[in-house]
Amino acid sequence: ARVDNAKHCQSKLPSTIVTLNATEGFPVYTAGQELSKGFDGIIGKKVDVDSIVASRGRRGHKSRDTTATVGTVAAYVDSNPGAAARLPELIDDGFHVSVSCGNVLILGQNERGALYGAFHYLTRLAQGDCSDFTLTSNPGAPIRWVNQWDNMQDGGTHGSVERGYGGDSIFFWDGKVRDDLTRAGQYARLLASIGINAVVVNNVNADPKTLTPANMDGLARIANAFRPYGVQLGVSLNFAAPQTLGGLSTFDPLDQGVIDWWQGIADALYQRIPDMVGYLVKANSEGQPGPMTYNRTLADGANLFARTLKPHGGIILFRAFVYDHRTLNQTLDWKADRANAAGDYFEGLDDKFDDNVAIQIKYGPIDFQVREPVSPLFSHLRKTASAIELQITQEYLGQQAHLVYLAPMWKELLDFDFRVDGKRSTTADIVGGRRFPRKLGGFAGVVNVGTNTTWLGSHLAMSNLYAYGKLAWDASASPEGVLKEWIKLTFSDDHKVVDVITKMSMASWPAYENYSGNLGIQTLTDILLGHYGPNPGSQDGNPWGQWTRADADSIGMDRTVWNGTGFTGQYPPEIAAMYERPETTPDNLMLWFHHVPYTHKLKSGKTVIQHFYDAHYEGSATAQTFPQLWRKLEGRRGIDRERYEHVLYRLVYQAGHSLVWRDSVNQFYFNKSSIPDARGRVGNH
Ligand code: GCW
Repeated sequence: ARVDNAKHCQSKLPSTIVTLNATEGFPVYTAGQELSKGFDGIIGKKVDVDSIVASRGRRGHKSRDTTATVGTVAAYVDSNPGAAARLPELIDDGFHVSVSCGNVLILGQNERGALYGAFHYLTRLAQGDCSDFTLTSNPGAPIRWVNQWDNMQDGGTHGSVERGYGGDSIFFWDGKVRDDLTRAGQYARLLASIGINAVVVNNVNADPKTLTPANMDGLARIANAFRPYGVQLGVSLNFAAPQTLGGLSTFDPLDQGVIDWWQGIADALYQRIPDMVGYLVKANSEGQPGPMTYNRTLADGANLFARTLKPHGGIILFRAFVYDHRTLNQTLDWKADRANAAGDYFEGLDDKFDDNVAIQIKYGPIDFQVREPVSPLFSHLRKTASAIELQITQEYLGQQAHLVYLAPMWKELLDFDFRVDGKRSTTADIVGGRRFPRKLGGFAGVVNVGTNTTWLGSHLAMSNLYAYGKLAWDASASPEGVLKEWIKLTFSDDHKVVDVITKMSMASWPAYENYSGNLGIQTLTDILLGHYGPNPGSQDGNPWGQWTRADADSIGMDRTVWNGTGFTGQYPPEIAAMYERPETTPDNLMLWFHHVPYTHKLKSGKTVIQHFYDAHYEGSATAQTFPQLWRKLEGRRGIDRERYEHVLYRLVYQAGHSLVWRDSVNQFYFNKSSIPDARGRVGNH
């Protein structure tokens, strides 16, 4: 939206835009176009773009012109050799922006960085800030990807999106890549504006047909749509494809025929997409094939792909989400624990992976729950690079029908200190390659946008994607600061608008945790159907391993070393000791680590059961305030009717659904425990 109070900015904008060595279809060219579009759209000033070849200097330059110059450091130094010494140090994708008296200099370490710099400058203008500034910004991690769980086809013609709540796939239709990829280009623009540099376009539950020659041609068209924004394309692979698609008798990763087949695939992809970023692989998980099918290690599986990518400069993200839902038995085995799986399967493999492999680890050991301890695997991999997998699509977290602003949760996960070797070792420093110096590492966000005009299925859910990009770039960013920025860019800087959306969003994750699953018991959604809505009873008695072990007297997973599944032992000693004893385990993870009576007293002084009751009332009471708060924004600047109604509809629904949550969960545990609510709200009336 145009900034209303930005008139005063008109005179401060440069009168020309100059791109250095720009080629249409590549990011520096795009940066020039975006600046021009932005000056007009945000401030209402038309400025043309002049493209020059840096080494030849600029023709027809009038000294009274003020200029926005955008390009790579190399191109700039080419035309201004003296400048080299003055420029700050940039790493890949980093940028430098300086705005002074109408002259703007935007330099990227690479083309993509230049585009990021342009977007950064525009982001300030769009918040009404046209003051002079100088900024050098480098990303905290090289891998800043999103994963789309898009299927090429559902049972019919639709390209569906697994756990997608924003419509069909923007990439696929009827088993093929769509003819019209306009949305793919717009998506790349959206992602580049928040520093995301790659998209894995197909579901990790990968369809081998993705790799037919016709579909590889299609993938190349998607890559073409992404390229102007510096967004690279990645592909998810199905481990069994040599057999199911290639007709070989095996998919054993050590078989020479299989290796050659995969090399042929890599060569065929790179021939079409020379800048393809690489692969994502889910193997031996939830029924998917993998190296363990042939008694090979996960490293054998990952390295197979790494070696075929190596000559092309590609990398592979290999998922740590490895477990077998067919063998876990809750009734027979007190020590069985899905949370142990990743640590167990990757044990002894740290020095076995090639250097173009990074292990992609979900933030928690189970599955995107409202509260999980950080996966201990981050602290095991010292030689092997890792990336944290976060979920922007709100699978267990309200599926875009509930407002849940996730950045505060991500922040806690990223700031978690593993104390490896007794030293500060935060998740962010580990995946950023700083704690154990490594070249690769970073972030993977499951985003699942679709054809819906809101992208994600809800206007307010976009704050999560925005914050994901910002935290992947700089994990020290503040969730609230980022949120406010997003609100101003999306709606307006009307103080009421900023205050209300900030208040609701910041209260939303704690509220959701309160009215869903507390004390680390997990989210308590129905886990057998859609992972939506309350169904505490669905957790236990099945092999999915999201157990609570709730009975008439007690609840929680005993994951201690002395008496339980031994999971606490996967953490470095200081953390293991903390989680081993209820006395030192934080209340919010008590039932994740310990099996205790409902009458167990928490540090807060409440019993477990009373905490459940109270939290559910508190959480749903908070959700009740959302529609009232939102109604205050009717007619305010930036709150158009369509978005007003759209958001209100969802918030009213959420307020109602939170009551369903409250009463179902409270009644369920009352029925189990027969302990009435001390405040008389839950029980037999
Ligand atoms: O969270 C679970 C989801 C599956 C998903 C799987 C995974 C893509 O319910 O839909 O499959 O995790 O991450 O592989």
